[in-house]
Amino acid sequence: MWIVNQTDLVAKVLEGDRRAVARACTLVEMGQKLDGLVGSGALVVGVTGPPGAGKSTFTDQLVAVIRGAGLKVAVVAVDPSSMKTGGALLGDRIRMQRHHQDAGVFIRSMATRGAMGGLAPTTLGLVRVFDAAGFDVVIVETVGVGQDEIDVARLAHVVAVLLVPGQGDEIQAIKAGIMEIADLFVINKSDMAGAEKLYREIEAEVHGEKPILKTVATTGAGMAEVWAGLQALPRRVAVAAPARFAIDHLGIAVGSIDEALRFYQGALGMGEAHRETVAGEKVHVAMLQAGESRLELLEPVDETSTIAKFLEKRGPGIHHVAMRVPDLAVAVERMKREGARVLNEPKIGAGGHKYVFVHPASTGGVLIELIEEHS
Ligand SMILES: Nc1nc2c(ncn2[C@@H]2O[C@H](COP(=O)(O)OP(=O)(O)OP(=O)(O)O)[C@@H](O)[C@H]2O)c(=O)[nH]1
Ligand SMILES: [Mg+2]
Repeated sequence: MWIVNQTDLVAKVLEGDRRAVARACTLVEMGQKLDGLVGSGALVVGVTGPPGAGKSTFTDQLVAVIRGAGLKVAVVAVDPSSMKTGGALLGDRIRMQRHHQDAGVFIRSMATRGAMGGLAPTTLGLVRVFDAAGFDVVIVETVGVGQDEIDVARLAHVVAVLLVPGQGDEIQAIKAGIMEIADLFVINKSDMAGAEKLYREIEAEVHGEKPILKTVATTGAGMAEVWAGLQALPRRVAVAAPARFAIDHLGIAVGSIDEALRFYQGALGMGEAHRETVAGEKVHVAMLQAGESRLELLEPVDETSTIAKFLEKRGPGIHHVAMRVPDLAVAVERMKREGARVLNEPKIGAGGHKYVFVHPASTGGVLIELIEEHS
């Protein structure tokens, strides 16, 4: 591996240097975090749909339309390696080869590494590189199976879902969740029989609330309308920041809440504490607002409380750190995939919030509580 100075590399990426962009992509794919990338406001377009729907052909045509408008465009083509041979990647490269001489186009094919990776972190890293390098549009192509299509909705501003006529199970797929992630439906291969039928089926689901466009990606028919449609859509907000991981609260085990409050409220002058007893956990709780997060003082109800055991073993102090995530089920699935010790299935806590705990052995020594945002 070459030695690179990250600061220099990032500076070159920000200038739009192609070699630097390629190196940055490689580093991101190896799991490295790059500091100092500043976004330039790229429109991130997700393209997803079932295998063979024509996504790569469609993306290639979309690139041509976007280039025709004088904009620079990057493509991240994601292939789940568990389902594909290397030939598919090669196929994508050949399919999009006509753009390879074009300095305004950058294409990166990436195999997801199954259990080790998952789509989101690396793809988001690549998107950030292209955004920083000044590409006006970044297209992320993923096969619409399982988690990846949901992840793409998290990192794209707008998502086009491609469906093809005559496959019979499209509407099933829509009902299984594609519906929410699609901002725009594309009936590709509309040169084939059944396009009208599929149109009516989708329309019956979306009731005019989402655009449905027809394309023939092999000829480029309908592609200009797709580009116009994508630009007209409102951008999703929670984009490019899949999770902020804000600290919701710090849990502090204390022998006596009253005594601790003499410091936090008396000596320090913090505001009112919200007090309650959580019978299930055998713990008295006092919550103190601390800016946008809180301090949670925990006092055991009796010696069988887990807090009592903690005090006995470790003494008073930080018991856990609680962070917010947008979607707990997604977070749990991902942590398990990565081998983290998640201690419980998501459950509803006292304040009505959904949470899990993660074992300190996986987190650098502190018990981590994850709480679903807005739950
Ligand atoms: N008749 C017709 N064929 C098309 C159309 N669009 C794509 N195809 C063909 O469909 C096949 C699959 O196209 P791809 O672009 O590789 O599809 P994909 O969705 O990227 O496939 P995967 O990445 O393997 O999931 C190719 O043989 C294309 O030429 C279309 O609009 N009409
Ligand atoms: Mg493809």
